[in-house]
Amino acid sequence: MQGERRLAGVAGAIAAGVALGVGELFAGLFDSVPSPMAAVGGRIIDAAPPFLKDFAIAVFGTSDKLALAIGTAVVGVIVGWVAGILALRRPIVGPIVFGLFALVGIGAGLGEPMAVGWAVIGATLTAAVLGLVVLDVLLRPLRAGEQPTDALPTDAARRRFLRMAFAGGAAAVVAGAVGRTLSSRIPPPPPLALDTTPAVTVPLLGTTNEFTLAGLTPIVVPNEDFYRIDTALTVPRIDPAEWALRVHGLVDREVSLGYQDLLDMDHIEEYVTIACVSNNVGGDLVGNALWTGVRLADVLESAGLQAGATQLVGRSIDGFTVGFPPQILDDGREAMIAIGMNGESLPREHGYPARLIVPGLYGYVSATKWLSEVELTGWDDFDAYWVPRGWAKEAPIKTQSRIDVPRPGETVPAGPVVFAGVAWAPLKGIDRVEVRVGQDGDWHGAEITEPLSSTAWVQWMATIDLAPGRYQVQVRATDGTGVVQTSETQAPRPDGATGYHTTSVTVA
Ligand SMILES: Nc1nc2c(c(=O)[nH]1)N[C@H]1C(S)=C(S)[C@@H](COP(=O)(O)O)O[C@H]1N2
Ligand SMILES: [Mo]
Repeated sequence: MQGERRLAGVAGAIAAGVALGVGELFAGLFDSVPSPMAAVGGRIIDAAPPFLKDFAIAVFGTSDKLALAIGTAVVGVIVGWVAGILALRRPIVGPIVFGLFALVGIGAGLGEPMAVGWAVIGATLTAAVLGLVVLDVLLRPLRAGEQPTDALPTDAARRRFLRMAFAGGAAAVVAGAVGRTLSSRIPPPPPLALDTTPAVTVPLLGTTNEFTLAGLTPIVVPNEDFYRIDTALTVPRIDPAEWALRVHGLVDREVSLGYQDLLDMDHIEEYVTIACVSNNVGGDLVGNALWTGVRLADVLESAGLQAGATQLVGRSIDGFTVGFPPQILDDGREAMIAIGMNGESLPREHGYPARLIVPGLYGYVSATKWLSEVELTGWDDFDAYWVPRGWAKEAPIKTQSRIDVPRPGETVPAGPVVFAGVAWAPLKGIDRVEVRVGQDGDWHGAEITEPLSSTAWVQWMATIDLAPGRYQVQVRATDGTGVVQTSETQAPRPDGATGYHTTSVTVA
């Protein structure tokens, strides 16, 4: 009896694995079918209370999404395990549990950005039915053992079970692995084909506006190294021919722009440092790139803002939203609907075909990737994605500086020691960077690069003679208005971390 229950549990787990694996396989094969694991994981992310989210990030770090997808699969397999045991005696349990799997999968899948209804339903039902068939096939020899005359499965039946269970398990793993591999292939977007020259000239990179030093973050971060923040578990793959940006709400005329329209309009090009509000002091969720796009102000002008339009909501195809007052554009900052990043089409990971870039604002209130709508509304009429999750509604980027060289805790030889890093205060610019070695040491002025623009970060470098010992190292920046970055430490939530980046170096 014990043996059968255990084997029935295995049967249920394998059947659930087959359903999950086939689901991933369909997701890999068809863009119109989202990964059920990612979709269910995504719904969990969306519904998670902030504390749980913080906990997950603290425990799993940046791999929290992978952990979530794996967790979803593990829960599915455990439910399958229990279902297998129950279904041994009560066959009706199988259809009920796999029917629930299908409902959950369809419900979550339909909410995903690229999902096509019939494809999601067809794929999910197929996966669930296959799981159910596997369950039934595996349980059959075990159910024979339930006969009173035959208290234990015969050796032959057991061997047959194990053979089939192994085949089922292998099929589940292969289907899942092939599916995941196919979905993780992100085809590069077509090259950026602009026939007009952007209206703004940007400085050429040279020795005065760029330091090159091993370990120092480059002044322009290559696309493949640029930090990424996505609430979506999978990168949307958008066909530009089917994509359009709708500008609506409190406007005089609704505007709809296709990708070709954005290519054909006048462009600006600008170095903008974007930063994530959740970046810790010294963290790397910040980067500088050359962005190419259409002036947001031009688009808003053609739509005509109405009097009550005190919030611009940027909606993504994946459901993510940002919100900021469009009136901030009156200070002359060049916000844009970006289509290019460092001279290439926006990488899919960074929002292809188009995203918002607003100098001076943290990404979560401004930088909508996979932009699908710009809606004008009232300030109090809508709260964007992160606002109800405990983050500030207004979020200008705070002045910050970071030590890249030497790496925290690195050991360097005595004598002249080179310190270097980056500092940013988008819109205000950086006037001065100072570094201090030792708890009560003096602040040494660092050399800084000639700024690429008032919205871009600078690199800083300082050489200080040091005798052997272990030292604390700190950096601070002064913005273009003469204000020194605050030494007061504050956590990222709700509107950005403050304090001096502090590391240590051992001089030997
Ligand atoms: N659609 C979408 N856009 C988004 C986000 C997101 O999760 N989804 N994250 C935002 C946040 S929090 C930041 S900091 C920036 C990061 O842009 P990047 O991933 O290109 O570096 O994008 C913003 N735009
Ligand atoms: Mo962010």
